[in-house]
Amino acid sequence: MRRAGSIREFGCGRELRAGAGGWGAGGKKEAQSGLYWVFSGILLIFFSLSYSCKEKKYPHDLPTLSVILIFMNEAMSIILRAITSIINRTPSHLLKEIVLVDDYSSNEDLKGYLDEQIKNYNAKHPGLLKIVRHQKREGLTQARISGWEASTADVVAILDAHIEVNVGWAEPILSRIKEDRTVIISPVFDNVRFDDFELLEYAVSADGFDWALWCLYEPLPKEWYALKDETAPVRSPSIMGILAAHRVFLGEIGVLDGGMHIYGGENVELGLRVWQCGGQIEVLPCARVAHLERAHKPYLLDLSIAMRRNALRVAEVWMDDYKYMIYFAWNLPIENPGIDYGDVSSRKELRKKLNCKSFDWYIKNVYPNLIPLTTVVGYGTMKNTLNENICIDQGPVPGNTPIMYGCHAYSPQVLKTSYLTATRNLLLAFALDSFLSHASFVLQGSSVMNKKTKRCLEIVKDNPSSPYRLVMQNCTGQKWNVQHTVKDWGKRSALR
Ligand SMILES: [Mn+2]
Repeated sequence: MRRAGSIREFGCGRELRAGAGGWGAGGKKEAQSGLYWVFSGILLIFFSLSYSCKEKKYPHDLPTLSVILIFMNEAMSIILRAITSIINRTPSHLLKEIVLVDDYSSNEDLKGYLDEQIKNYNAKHPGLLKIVRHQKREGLTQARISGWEASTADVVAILDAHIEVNVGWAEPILSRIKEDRTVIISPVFDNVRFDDFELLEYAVSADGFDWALWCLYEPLPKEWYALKDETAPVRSPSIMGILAAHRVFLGEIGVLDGGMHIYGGENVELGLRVWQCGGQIEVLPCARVAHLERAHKPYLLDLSIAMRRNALRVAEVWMDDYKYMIYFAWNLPIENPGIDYGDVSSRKELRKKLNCKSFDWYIKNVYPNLIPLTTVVGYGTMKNTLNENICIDQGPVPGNTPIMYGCHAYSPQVLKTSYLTATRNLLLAFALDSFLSHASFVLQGSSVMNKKTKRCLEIVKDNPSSPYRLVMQNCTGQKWNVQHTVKDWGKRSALR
């Protein structure tokens, strides 16, 4: 299972904002009772903002902003809510335009009725709203690229259409990018529950990912705490999805990888590219955007299909020898994985042209919390040649005493994709660790022996009709096979 949580479309869960200083449960209540009406009858969510963010002063003269809202079959009211919050909560002299990108919606009201709404807004705010309509479904990444292409301000904020921006969200972004055009910014995401519109405020954290490229939240670096300034930018290994950037700089480093399908992994691709090619990523604690959780995702039921494919694109272009860890995390063979991840030649050229640093540099300098998996020699399911319908399984939790079980190849029989548990369950040999701590490495088609006791991992039946049990016993010559093996993993000098 991927990490559970509220913002499931990003494969992320996260902690609510901590209780200190009147946040947490108190903040939730405040948000609930503080709902208020604004013009055009749209109910915006009332946010609280920390005292130090409210007090922070920004220059009046900041770069201009284009806000890009992408959507596909979004509810009309949700889009209007996003537009209204942006108009109300962004200083008008800084907001140059809002670019809507419709990824070929089929909902009728998103056609003529939306055009009418845009006209109404533009009557009040001349030239503020633009719309780009795809003539076929092109996916989230391409929709973001289309919005970037249509935008004209100094800075672009590329958001979903199911959001509301908070008061004061834009000034910290514009001010930071004015200081340094190479900073890509991730606002802090709060969550709005889809069924009751309750605002759940999240703690500030850095955005990371595991080897399957599912995003996860990293604790704040101690250097950040040392600053004793809760408004200070947080250095972040990656982004979660929405972002703000200097428009021209984003173009210089290749915007987004248009070869990504649907969504998933495109955020990590940007994260690696930004860091490896001379930029930086920061989360800004005072730039808060509330994201409306959705009951269902419009594109695809099983996100992992696009995610897996996109992850291979990231691996092949950006990760050098570390790319094998992506194959491992998705339980795919390194040779001929059987997945068409498309043409990556132009992205490889881009990397060369920009003279980008290695992934080894990235992991050592930007993301040391991502632990390389250098000791794996094999992965996947593990079967005994006596009966290939049963696989070693991690067994009941808690305990994790391995058992033999009908092969299904889900995570208890292969590996954990979360980095937190991956090191225990990398290889089934690791799952066996508790009673097999001196196992010889599993070699294809050989016995698995405890080097110290010279006993072997084998399967036995108590009587002819009972199921096989997993035991350590005097070796009788039973043989095991692992689904995928790795030849030189861990021996590559770059991975040491
Ligand atoms: Mn979203």
